[in-house]
Amino acid sequence: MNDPNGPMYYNGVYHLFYQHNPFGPLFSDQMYWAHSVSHDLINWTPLDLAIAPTQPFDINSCWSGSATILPGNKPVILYTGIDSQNRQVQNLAVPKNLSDPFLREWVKYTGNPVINLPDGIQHDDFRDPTTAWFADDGKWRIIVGSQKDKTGIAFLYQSADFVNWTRHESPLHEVAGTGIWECPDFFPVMIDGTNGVDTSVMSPTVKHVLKVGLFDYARDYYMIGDYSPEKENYVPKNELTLGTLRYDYGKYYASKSFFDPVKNRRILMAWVNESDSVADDIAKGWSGLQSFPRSIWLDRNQKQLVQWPIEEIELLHENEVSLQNENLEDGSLHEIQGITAWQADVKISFKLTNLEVAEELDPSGIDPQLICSEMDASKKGKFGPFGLLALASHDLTEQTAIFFRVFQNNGRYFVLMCSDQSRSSTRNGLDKTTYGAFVDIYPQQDEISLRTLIDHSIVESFGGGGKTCFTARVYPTLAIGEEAKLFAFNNGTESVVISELSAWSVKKAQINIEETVVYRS
Ligand code: DQQ
Repeated sequence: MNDPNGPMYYNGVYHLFYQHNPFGPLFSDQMYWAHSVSHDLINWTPLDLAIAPTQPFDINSCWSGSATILPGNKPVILYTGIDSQNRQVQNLAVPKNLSDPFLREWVKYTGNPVINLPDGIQHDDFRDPTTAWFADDGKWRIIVGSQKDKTGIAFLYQSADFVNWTRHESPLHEVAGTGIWECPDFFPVMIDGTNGVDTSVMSPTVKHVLKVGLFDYARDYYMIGDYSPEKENYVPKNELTLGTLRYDYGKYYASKSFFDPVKNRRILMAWVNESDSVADDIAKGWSGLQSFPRSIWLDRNQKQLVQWPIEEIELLHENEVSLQNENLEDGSLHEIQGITAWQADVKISFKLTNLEVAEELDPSGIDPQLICSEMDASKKGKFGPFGLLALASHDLTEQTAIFFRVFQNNGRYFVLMCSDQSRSSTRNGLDKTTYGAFVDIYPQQDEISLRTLIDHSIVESFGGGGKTCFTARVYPTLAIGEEAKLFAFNNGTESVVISELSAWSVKKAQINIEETVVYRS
């Protein structure tokens, strides 16, 4: 599997479609939309393939797209088809039978494609329509990802009936030098609070997020700004540059969000690719997975988004262990026992005192990922490295270290967060890139918190309450099953205090069991 497609909530059921090759473990030149449904976003029932490449307008693949729920409670899907001449075009599909609670069958509009490749755009540079939003002028809008001469483009289309689409004279946004924009996402976030809102909400109480996937880097970047449907313009406060805002500074791509009216939240999911080889994918018979769903909202400072695992994870929690006020001196290792360390949810926060002795570092112009790989978990500092060792073998030969370092510069303190995969496996030939980013918190007043979800080969970490996130894929050979251990550690010369720690075993979700979902009206 790769990209999540068309996530939505409809009549009591969450739907997730995703890019899928039903005939093998690798991406292929015949991609389909697979389909799963859930009542809780945790346990999933796989259904039949929803959209297959069968028609001249999609015969060479059914690529990514999005769902929109039209007035009268009618869901529709827009997706990219690769047509018989290998052009990327945008197609419409609707459920065959709205009274089927799972919307198992989808019918393609016979007039497809509804949007053709624009003049002057290369045949393979036009894809991934978003969920539509509706404005006061009675017209729907979508954007479609593209590029021209390396300028990444979000083309804007309008339609009154969802079938006839007209391209607006100027794109919603474009940025030179960024290459093709894949899987764009455009949605409002409340200025105040953590609730999400429907994609069509326009009001002074929201800002708009434009997220784009940069194919050349396989990274999702976002901007926060102001959108006016009357002027049809979007003015981001932060411009897209490679050093700026990402949902996740690890492996996390082609993400898509949707509004969940049940809990008034916006939920984000993404494709998390493998870090092993194609030969490994073939040997294991699969590749790619979906991230654990996150709630997403605007930070109080309006400068970034915050993400947090959806609360339904609690359905899988068992065996809570906890700890308060534990001092971690230089070189301390504290084993977190009593939980399944290979499938766990851990929350930990650290309190620091004597910050004035923190090391000096000028953060301007430096690449945090580079500092994290040069100063890995084994390099002693003053404040840090301290954090967690996940999926660790008993002798620590294997460990995935998620940790912090605190520096100062001209009386200002700043926090670096790292996810160090360099010792995650004794195996060679894996991508063990170390990830790094700053966390926008004030260590004089805020505790430094980390939450990490560990599940066999994926480690998802949320620093500073979800301000900085990393997703890593790791393939331990020793730290597997009962042999896997979890530690809190401090390898800095200054002591840090674990003010609070809670950890849970996480039970297995049901994701591959047919017909576990019973329709509840
Ligand atoms: N994956 C899809 C495309 C999209 C890319 C094809 C992003 O639609 O641009 O599987 O991973």
